[in-house]
Amino acid sequence: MNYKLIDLPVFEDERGALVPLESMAEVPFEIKRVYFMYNIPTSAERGFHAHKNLQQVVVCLRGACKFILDDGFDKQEITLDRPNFGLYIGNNVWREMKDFSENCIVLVLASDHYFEDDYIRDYNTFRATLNKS
Ligand code: T46
Repeated sequence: MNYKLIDLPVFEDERGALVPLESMAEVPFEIKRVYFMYNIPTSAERGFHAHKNLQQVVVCLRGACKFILDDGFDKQEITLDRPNFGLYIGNNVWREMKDFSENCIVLVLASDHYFEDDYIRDYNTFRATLNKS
């Protein structure tokens, strides 16, 4: 499946912790967009789509949440529960997010600008796309 877990470097001393994220280093693409989610109800479920081309790295900056990744054949459940842990998600991976803790903050670094045309928001269409490739 087109994903990987990235242990991010932490520079920690008596002043606290710092985690750098650089294009083509910890993040394996040029970062063109950054967005974050907060005020997420613990019962929320987000995602339910795949991307045709977009690559992303997700970091849970505070709290915890779960990502369910699905390449149309296998599913993986990944818990993001520390701010020095990155989840790279490539294209053609269906993602769902759930089990958000209280006050969870999720940061996402993306390889491209926002294009609604890059989203596949219907699971059957996603499966059909895979059969063609
Ligand atoms: C993803 C997961 C992890 C924008 O206008 N610009 C943006 O850059 C983004 C990401 C969203 N939006 C608008 C589109 C919707 O009206 O924000 C609204 C909420 O977006 P969405 O329902 O797609 O949010 P999620 O949490 O389901 O999915 C998001 C990303 O869209 C998606 O690429 O992989 O987070």
